[in-house]
Amino acid sequence: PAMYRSLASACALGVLGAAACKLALAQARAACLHSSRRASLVAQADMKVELLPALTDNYMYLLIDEETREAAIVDPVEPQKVVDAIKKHRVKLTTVLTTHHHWDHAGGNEKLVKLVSGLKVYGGDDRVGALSQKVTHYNTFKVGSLNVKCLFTPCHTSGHICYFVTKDGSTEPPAVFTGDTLFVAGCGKFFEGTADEMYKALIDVLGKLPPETRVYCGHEYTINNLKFAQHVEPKNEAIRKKLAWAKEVYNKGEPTIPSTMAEEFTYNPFMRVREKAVQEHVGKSDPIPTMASLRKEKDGFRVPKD
Ligand SMILES: N[C@@H](CCC(=O)N[C@@H](CS)C(=O)NCC(=O)O)C(=O)O
Ligand SMILES: [Zn+2]
Ligand SMILES: [Zn+2]
Repeated sequence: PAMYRSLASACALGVLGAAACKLALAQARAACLHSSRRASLVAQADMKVELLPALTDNYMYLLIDEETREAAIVDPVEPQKVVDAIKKHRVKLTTVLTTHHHWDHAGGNEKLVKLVSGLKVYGGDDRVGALSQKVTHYNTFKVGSLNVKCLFTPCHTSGHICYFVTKDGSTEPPAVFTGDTLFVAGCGKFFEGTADEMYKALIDVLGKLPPETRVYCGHEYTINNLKFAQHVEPKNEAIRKKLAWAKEVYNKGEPTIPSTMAEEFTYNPFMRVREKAVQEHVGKSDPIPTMASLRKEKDGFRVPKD
């Protein structure tokens, strides 16, 4: 921030040429935003979710059961940040929830189990580091008083699991941790699966969760995803509004997460493959070929600068 301000004043004084100035400012601003992705908290009476930015655009999530102060961590790729967060909140970390085996999600597991003793490490794939509890569709367990239900959503990887979290008797919204299956306004690449599997994951599994469910995904990809969504459906008002909102929030260094399942159906093209407008964009008339075409198009999509 300090160096950004001094650059800005050099610009104002006309010390730098106009073009050099514009470029330097843009670079400083990007560096600034990158280093200032801050932790942020979604607090309910039943559970807290702390968003912990990691690497360039990943999120780890600290899930706290308010009744017992027991906690779980989702995809702890940067273990030291996790240790700092559990000290700050004075919680007992008992559980690691791994969405899939990719390095940017599971790459911190081995180190974390050395730093914190007695951890149970959940995941749906033998390639997950330090795995101790292998799970599959509809397996359930507890983190303190919170209920966790595993949702098997293969496609991005063949062992991908999403974790759905509820509290008995609560009137507050549940949470779902979606890794690289569902992003805000997008979905993961089909590295080990098919369009049919992603359709099942997004529409038949995640799409049937309560509409108010808060969606906590693995990456901050929201702006780029919405630019693609706008290319698919230029007349969609929900996309236009969410993109304007996301730019504002991102420029303040704040996360665009969580969304809700209900919202995703309004602006996420991969959740909207049954809509005529989306099918017409790719020239198909069925949801699954539409899913396949959309993913192919996004893989080669060059995001417009603005
Ligand atoms: N397009 C990604 C490139 C990185 C990438 O491939 N990410 C994986 C998850 S680690 C993915 O599934 N991305 C979905 C997408 O690009 O639509 C970005 O915006 O930075
Ligand atoms: Zn991945
Ligand atoms: Zn990833």
